[in-house]
Amino acid sequence: MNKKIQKILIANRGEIALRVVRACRERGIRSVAVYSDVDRASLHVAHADEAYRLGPSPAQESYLRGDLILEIAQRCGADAVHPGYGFLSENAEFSAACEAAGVCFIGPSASAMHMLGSKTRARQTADQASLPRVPGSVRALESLAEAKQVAAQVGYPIMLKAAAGGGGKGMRVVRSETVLSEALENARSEAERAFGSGDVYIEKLIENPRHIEVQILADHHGNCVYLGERECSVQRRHQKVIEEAPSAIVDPALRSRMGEAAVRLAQAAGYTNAGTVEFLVDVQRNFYFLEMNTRLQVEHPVTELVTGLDLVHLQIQIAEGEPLPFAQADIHLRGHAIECRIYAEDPENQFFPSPGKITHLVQASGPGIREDCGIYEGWTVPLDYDPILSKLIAYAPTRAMTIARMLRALDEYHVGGIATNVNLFRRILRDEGFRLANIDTGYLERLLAQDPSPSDRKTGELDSQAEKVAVIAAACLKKNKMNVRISTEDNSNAASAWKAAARREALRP
Ligand code: MV4
Repeated sequence: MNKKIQKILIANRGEIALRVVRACRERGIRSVAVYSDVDRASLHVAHADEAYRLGPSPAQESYLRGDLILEIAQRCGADAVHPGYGFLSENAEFSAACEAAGVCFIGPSASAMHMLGSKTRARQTADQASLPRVPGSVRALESLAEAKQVAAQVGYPIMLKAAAGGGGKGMRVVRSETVLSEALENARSEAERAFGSGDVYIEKLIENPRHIEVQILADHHGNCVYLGERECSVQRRHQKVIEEAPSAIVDPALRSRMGEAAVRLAQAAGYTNAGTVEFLVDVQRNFYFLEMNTRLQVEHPVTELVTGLDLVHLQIQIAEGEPLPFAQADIHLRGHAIECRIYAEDPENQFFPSPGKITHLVQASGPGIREDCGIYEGWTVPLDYDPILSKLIAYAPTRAMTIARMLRALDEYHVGGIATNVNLFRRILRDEGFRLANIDTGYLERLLAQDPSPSDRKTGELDSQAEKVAVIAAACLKKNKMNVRISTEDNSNAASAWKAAARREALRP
């Protein structure tokens, strides 16, 4: 087990693949990218030491081809596979196949994944580890009669959930017994269609919860620590939009109770690697185990910034059989971090995906700003995968200063050629409710249902547009001096006014 990894195949794409390539480079490990046809010119491919084609663009024929990925790993002599998030990252079969082939899977064992994989099994594991969980059943319902009995016992309103579920699919709120039968049938058929299993179970409905998750790390020597929490309540249709660390409502006492619960769960499952234990937190600040994510998550950077740790380095060290280089008492949180997920989608047009060519990119930097990015100017965003372009992360001593810093970074940031949700972040970060940390899982829907405040719509946008023009102009000027050709393509899009202004500025004698 105790063996230095020499070469890692990264079974992913975009910003997370590049994130892992960078950690490999820092550790003197060779990195291997894989790509689908549409990703041949992707940033992660350019940065890796080697790159191999998987197949056509659909994920089923490329990034989900575990057999092919493992074959490439063996052929190119990679001794480990990092799955990133999504795709094969929580696939127990793939983890087992890697193990069987003698390739180290940088993640938990298949058996730990299995203990936490289905929601009902995870609830059983949570009971073994005496975690507080949402009241309800821990096994799939066998009949309507059983459903009625469990629902009456926990009390309405209840939620029907798919045992194999995720992302809110197969979920139904049921407010009274009269509609239970119909809801059960609907939830079953939706679950069957989405997951190939119609197993559903019951949970009591937690009204207006917050979604708060705890990052853990567990090694192969029985050491397990928690790295504080992330507040992930700002989401839309089960897609997270903003995450932050720490949560404004978690005090040290609650943090240690949630952290210790998360560690107990990991230990009960024989878990190794980085992992995340999700909780719902109700308005009285009771917390309930929801599920465990057995992978590195999109929002891991906010934890890295407030702990000063590098989770990808630590994943690799754990996979190499090293013991964790610190104990719980060595972990201290400092400052506040916020992440904005920049998506290629149009908030002005029902959040429709907005693939296409990135004709202009001005990135944010400066004090306290990190960007984990998977795009570059001239690249074309494909329609085939998750539309995440980049993660903008701000860090400062306090939450208020982090918000101010993020607003400043958003003003610097500009993506031209496609629609993005950048302006939505401006609106959220200026919202009184967000600034007071008055957020729950319904927060963003409520904000979007309101008309944008006059300051968001008029002066605010004009201000930030004016500022942006200045920034872009400065960037263009710099390029001119460096003798880099400025694109003169005429792309009629929302940013064209900015670009035109910027070009005029840049071409001034
Ligand atoms: C809940 C809940 C309220 N009560 N369970 C949604 C996705 C799935 N992972 C869990 N989800 C929820 N489960 C009970 N018993 C409310 C949600 C929920 C939610 C949870 C986390 C983040 C965003 C959410 C948005 C709406 C509903």
